[in-house]
This record gives sequence, structure tokens and C-alpha cells, in this order.
Amino acid sequence: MIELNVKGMMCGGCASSVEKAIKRVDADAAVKVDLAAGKVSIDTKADAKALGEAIEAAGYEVAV
Ligand SMILES: [Cu+2]
Repeated sequence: MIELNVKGMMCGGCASSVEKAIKRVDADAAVKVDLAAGKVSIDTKADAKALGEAIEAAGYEVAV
């Protein structure tokens, strides 16, 4: 389980953009977005760095 702090998510659209970015790295990832806390929990075997980069490429800031 990887937990990332993601800044810049304001609404459900942002949450699904982040989720899509994660699924591009690992299609089987289970993603849970907590918009209020700005946290994304990811159940995945993928590398946290690769996931963070994908989220940043989608336009959000990842704080570890
Ligand atoms: Cu949004």
C-alpha cells in the first residue's frame, strides 16, 4: 500500500484524473482518493516514484 499526498485536487474530476494517471502505470491498482485530506492510497505493486511522476504529469503536485 502506497500513500501519497497530492496537492491541487479540487473535485471529483481531479480525483478521476489522478486515478487514471495511476492506472496508466498499473491497470490493476486499487485507488482510493481522499479529496478533503489530499491523500491518495494505492494498492499496487508499482513503484511509488513512477506513480508520483505519472500524477505530476497529469498536472498535480505530489508531496512525499
Ligand atoms: Cu477538479
